[in-house]
Amino acid sequence: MNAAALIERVSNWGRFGPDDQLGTVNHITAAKRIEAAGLVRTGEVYSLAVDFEPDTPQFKASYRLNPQRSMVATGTDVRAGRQAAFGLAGHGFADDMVVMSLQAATQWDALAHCFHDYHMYNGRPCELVGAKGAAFNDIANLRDRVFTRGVLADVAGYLGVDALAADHHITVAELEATLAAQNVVVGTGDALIIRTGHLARIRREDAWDQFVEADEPGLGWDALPWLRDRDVAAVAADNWAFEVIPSRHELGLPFHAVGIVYLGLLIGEIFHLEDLAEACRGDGRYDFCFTAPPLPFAGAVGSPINPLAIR
Ligand code: UVW
Repeated sequence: MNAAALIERVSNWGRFGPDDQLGTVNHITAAKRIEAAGLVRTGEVYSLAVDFEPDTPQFKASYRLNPQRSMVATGTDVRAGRQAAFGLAGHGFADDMVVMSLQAATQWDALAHCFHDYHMYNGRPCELVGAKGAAFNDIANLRDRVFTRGVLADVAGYLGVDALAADHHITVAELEATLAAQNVVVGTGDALIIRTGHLARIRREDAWDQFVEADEPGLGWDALPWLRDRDVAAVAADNWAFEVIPSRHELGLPFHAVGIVYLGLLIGEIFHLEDLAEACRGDGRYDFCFTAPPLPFAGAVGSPINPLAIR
């Protein structure tokens, strides 16, 4: 399917009204949130975030800055008498600050993150994202929205490998076979989370130079109509850009150019999935309560997150 046909097939522009800034997250209804809460059985919680640290996952050459956190007040200051809060010796505070690209680590892409044909989601012109940030489709729109049923598709596990090959294109057939083997279905409003094993391999091999803007396994463009037909609310994976690179499509990053821009799809990247996958394998239950609110930075085109799978 060429780009024009794919856009025509999956576009949600206008579907939720001309002023909509939520896209596929509209499919997370109150009933869906109640369903998600009902999936909590044992109370175990899995964080799907990588550690936010100064040297990874972005590689040196990346234009994205890993979290650089510094202390601006410490206990050593208190000990040295440089701080005496409210005049009381031995009493004081520790504070810190961080500088980072919002896209550096585990994150959501806002619907203002990507443009195609000079437009972003819901037909808004690209100039609405300027020096002060996004006047439309910013990530803060989702501050109270991302709480739903999560489904893990452990494609690497299904195919019996630790990690898929670096350019492995996950087809719809492979996705469906994985879900069938796991005895789970994906439906309206779900967050579909794909495990490729890629991030774990990069970490194991300390191969961060192969992580950013490099070949990676991921879902192929042919899954976009599949997601549209099921009204999936969000997708995420344990790789850099969510989607397979190279794309084997005329568009280099079709999930970005068509998924974000036309479908209005919420895409999560750099998810840590190893612990969750092990738990799901352990009891054969691949759906869970999933929550991952973005930080409500006004005008931001993405947000760091600490997604939680609650079983
Ligand atoms: C790009 O912006 C190209 O990638 P990502 O969405 O992975 O941050």
